[in-house]
Amino acid sequence: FLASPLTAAIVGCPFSGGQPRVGVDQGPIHMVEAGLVEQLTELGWKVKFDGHHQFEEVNGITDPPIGKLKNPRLVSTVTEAVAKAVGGHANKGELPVTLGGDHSLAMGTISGTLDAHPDACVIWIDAHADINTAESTDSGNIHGMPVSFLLGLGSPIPEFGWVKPILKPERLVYIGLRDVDAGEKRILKENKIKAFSMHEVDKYGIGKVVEMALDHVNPKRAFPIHLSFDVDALDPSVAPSTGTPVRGGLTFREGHYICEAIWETGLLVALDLMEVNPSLADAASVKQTVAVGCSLVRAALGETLL
Ligand code: NNH
Ligand code: MN
Ligand code: MN
Ligand code: MN
Repeated sequence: FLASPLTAAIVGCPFSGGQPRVGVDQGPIHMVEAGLVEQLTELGWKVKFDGHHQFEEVNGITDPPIGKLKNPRLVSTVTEAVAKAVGGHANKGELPVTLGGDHSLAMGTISGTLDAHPDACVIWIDAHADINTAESTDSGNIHGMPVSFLLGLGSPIPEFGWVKPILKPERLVYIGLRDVDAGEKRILKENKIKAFSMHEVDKYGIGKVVEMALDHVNPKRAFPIHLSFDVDALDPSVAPSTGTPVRGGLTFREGHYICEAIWETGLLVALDLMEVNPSLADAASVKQTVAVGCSLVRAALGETLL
């Protein structure tokens, strides 16, 4: 699915409007400053990076809540721009690497991927399911909802009219869950969505879990893969600088194993690395989290296997 020479397009998204904590918008800036572009070049990739997105589209927007949804127009406008950017790169056979920023951005990245690769499947690595609807959400934070928009669940919101419900429940699988809201559990069940929580990671080991996840979502290993990685899937001891850390997460190796195994399929067409927040925790923790973020991206782009 990728053109040669292998080209990665870094889509830097300094955006925090899908959740309340400032600082997550600095995540992509820190990852690029830590040398991600050079690191991927070193791996043999041609790397395109023309600066972080500025999202001028949102200037002057007034954005009162819609129902419980916070910053709805802001999130919709930004994610639509991200969809166009990611879709543009993917349609050229480049591999978009989107750096967040909060996970509401995945509404855009996955829309962009599916525009270029309509039969792509999504592997969502997260402590959370991010599948609340406008009705089920307690927080009103849209970073907890992108998946429901992509699936077309919940009542339609005119302000998000650009989001096409193009993801099918059987093309989605989760790994790493451990903090899922009651309403989300119901939604996962009703839509028969496959999820491997930390319980299954403990029970079967990460190797078997990734194999089972791929068997479910990509049985013939024929569909392109979009990997959406929320850094809070990792244990807080590994990735402390994130907005909603949840204990009992993936180890450093488990996180990297997932990325390596997806790369090994030869089917990866898009990657998100989300929720790195350099304003949370002490300087050493920030450095560690940013380094882990870069290292996950390198692993997904074949560091150990190229
Ligand atoms: N489920 C909660 C919500 O909807 C938390 C979501 N927080 C995340 N998701 N960090 O990855 O608000
Ligand atoms: Mn670009
Ligand atoms: Mn998330
Ligand atoms: Mn999360």
